[in-house]
Amino acid sequence: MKITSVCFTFIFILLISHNVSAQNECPVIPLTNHFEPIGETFVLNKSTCIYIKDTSLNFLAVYLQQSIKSYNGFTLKIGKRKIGQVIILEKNDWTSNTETYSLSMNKKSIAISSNTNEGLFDGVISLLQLTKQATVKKSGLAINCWNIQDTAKYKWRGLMLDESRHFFGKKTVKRILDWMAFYKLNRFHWHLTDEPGWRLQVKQYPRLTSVGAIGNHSDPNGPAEYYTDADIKEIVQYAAARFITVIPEIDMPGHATASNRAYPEFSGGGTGKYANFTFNPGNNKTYSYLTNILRATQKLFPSGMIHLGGDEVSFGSESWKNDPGVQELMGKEHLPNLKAVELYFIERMIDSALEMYNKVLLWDEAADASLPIDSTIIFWWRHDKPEQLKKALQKGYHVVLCPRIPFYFDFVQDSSHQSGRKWQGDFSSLEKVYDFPNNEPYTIDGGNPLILGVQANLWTETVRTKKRLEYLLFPRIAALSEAAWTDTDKKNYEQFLIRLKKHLSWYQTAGIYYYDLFAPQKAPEAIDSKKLNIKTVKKFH
Ligand code: TNX
Repeated sequence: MKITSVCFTFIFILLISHNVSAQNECPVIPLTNHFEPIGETFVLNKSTCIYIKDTSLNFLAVYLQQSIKSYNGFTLKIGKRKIGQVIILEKNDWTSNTETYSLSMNKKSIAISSNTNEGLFDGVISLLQLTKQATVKKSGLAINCWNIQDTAKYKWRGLMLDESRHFFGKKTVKRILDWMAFYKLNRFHWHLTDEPGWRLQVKQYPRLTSVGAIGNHSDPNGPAEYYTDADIKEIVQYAAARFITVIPEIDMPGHATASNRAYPEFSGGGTGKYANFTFNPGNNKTYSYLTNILRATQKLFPSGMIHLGGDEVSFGSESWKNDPGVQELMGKEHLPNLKAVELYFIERMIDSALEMYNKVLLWDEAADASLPIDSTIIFWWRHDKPEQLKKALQKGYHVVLCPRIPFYFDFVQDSSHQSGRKWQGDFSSLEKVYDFPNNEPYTIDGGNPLILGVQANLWTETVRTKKRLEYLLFPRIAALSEAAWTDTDKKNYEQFLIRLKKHLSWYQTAGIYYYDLFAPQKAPEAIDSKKLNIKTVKKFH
């Protein structure tokens, strides 16, 4: 009897303290780095005005106005006079950190300030998340007031989408960009070329789309699907309005099958099921062909950055042994083996790319090459090869961390999920995404200034439908954002789950098919390529 009552008291105290700390936590994802509750409420209603002193901030005021309208139905006035309840957006120079903003609230006013538009946008997003959780009253929406000072942990907070394996189109991409903005993610890496399809229009080489864009991973004969110049401009602009930089990837010298179908004269062949997987490094014309493609790409993407892939070349490079051009190159350049040829190719293409781009991005295989330190960013993806990360950092390259586990979002997120990818039974759970890098078997010094940030990659061999895509992305996108934004010592998974519950209800309202870890539902089946009898490599024209 005595023991039971002690137990009850203990549980009661636990519940109370849990609740108190939950209330003290600023209910924003990613968790803001410094915050204090004010104990007042700001009532937002039709007479609330957004005040901007500087007309150049009009676009931000409009973003806030439209978002509030879509969430709550109010159309706030945008004015140059402070009347009544105001939301003030202002630029100042109290800090030099581009990612820092402050959000100060009391019952009369809300002020968001930063010395950059990017910081102001981050502040607007935090306010929007608070507004979405306001209590509806007769007088308007009562928003709990907070004082927030916030700076991102990492500059690079990325998400990659593979649209070669399956093509999703503009509408889906825009929706992803909306949610990225909602979670303060700021780099959209767009994997546009690979084996099943080439998705980028290049007018100088029309067959890239008339032939190369045909088919996808589950249907080699599916209609040509790709983005025109106009589509790309639209997406880039849409992303820019949300402070998201778009970086295209043109994968080389492997994963080149779609291009090789269109222009076989530049194919370096391949092996087994990876037929025509590589570009031909022994043909001089390959380099001018790819340089022309990079030039066309550069005109469409103003980021000054290009991802050149460089991964998994060994899947197809055995065929180079039988290519007289490659053999001649090996003799002339004293390249002792195929890996040396691969690195030669990468180094040569980087030289060309750097005439038009400021930064070249590559998967971690390229850490073995000699590349210009200041203009190269290495993407560490092989979680089973921590030595590759070490090597990249030792050589002084900037690095983005995107290890398969936990940042490959084509991997399942729960042990009960039957279909989708796993790595020797391991997978990318929400908790692992959230806790990165603390749950790694090896130590990653996340504070190393060469580490620019983190990124999740959504490969789509097993993602045929938008529903499946959403199921893999939500809610892991929220955990990714907190891993990228919030200081490690302030993160707490249990607290995150409390804040996440609200977000799940927003996904529901937005019609998103998400994984509900609190009430698991059946996952839409991933594609089992064996069952579908897919020929990975299409007929070679
Ligand atoms: C490895 S990551 C790949 C992709 C696949 C992915 C599937 C990388 C650089 N290459 O081509 O789609 O695994 O998880």
